Amino acid sequence: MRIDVITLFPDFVRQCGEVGVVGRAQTRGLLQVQTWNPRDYASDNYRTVDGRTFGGGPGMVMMIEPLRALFGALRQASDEPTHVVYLSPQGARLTQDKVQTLARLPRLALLCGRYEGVDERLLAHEVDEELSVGDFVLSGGELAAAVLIDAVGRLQDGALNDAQSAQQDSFSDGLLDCPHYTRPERDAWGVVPPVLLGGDHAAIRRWRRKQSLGRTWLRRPDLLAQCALDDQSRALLDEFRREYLAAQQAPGAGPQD
Ligand code: 4GY
Repeated sequence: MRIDVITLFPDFVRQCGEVGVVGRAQTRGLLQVQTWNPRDYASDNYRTVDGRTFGGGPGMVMMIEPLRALFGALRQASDEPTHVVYLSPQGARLTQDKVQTLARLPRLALLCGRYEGVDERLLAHEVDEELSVGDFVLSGGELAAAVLIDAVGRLQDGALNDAQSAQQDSFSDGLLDCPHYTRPERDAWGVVPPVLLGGDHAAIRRWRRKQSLGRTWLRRPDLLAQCALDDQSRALLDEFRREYLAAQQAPGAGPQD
């Protein structure tokens, strides 16, 4: 997969993709991140990319012309059609489902805004989709693009090793991840749930599923409402709920495993 990032801060975006799993995906040739700087397509001596907002008020807007020239060059350099995403708080919320869809595209372009944003006419003509990474405001689209590159990059075939790829399913089924523990078994801050030490893999799978369901119920009921739970999952969640409510009535008792 190839991702083209349109940004006034190319060094920053490139460095974001160089670490960890996604960096490895790049060195393995599974992912290619290329940056395009609108300044390189400005037509005046000052390399101007922004203009004052029509209608008045503070702040600047990214101009059409440098970006139109940039997209012309980008599309010409591409042998396949490019899906163009603009990152802004006005976009649809990014979800793991959307990440999975985007991860299958051969070509993706991410437009990073700065200042007050990009001239609306450029968006209307060059952008396929507007996405938001959350209901908060960043000072530019670069960090949101880095989020998308990371989420999409780790899904490329061969980016994760086996141990990691098994885990990734936990959000893909619409539930939150279960708790994780490592050494020591016994610590001043508590003990590891005994089931995880027993080597009964069916029991461990059941415990993890139950925890995932329970945590989603406690922390993200909105996600749970969107899940079609089978009978077994519903029974596990009921079990979690009963234990949770019982523990609340009898403080100090702790959850039973
Ligand atoms: N939230 N999700 C986000 C953002 C910054 C000015 C337009 C977000 O995706 N992007 O906050 N972006 C603004 C900065 C131009 C984008």
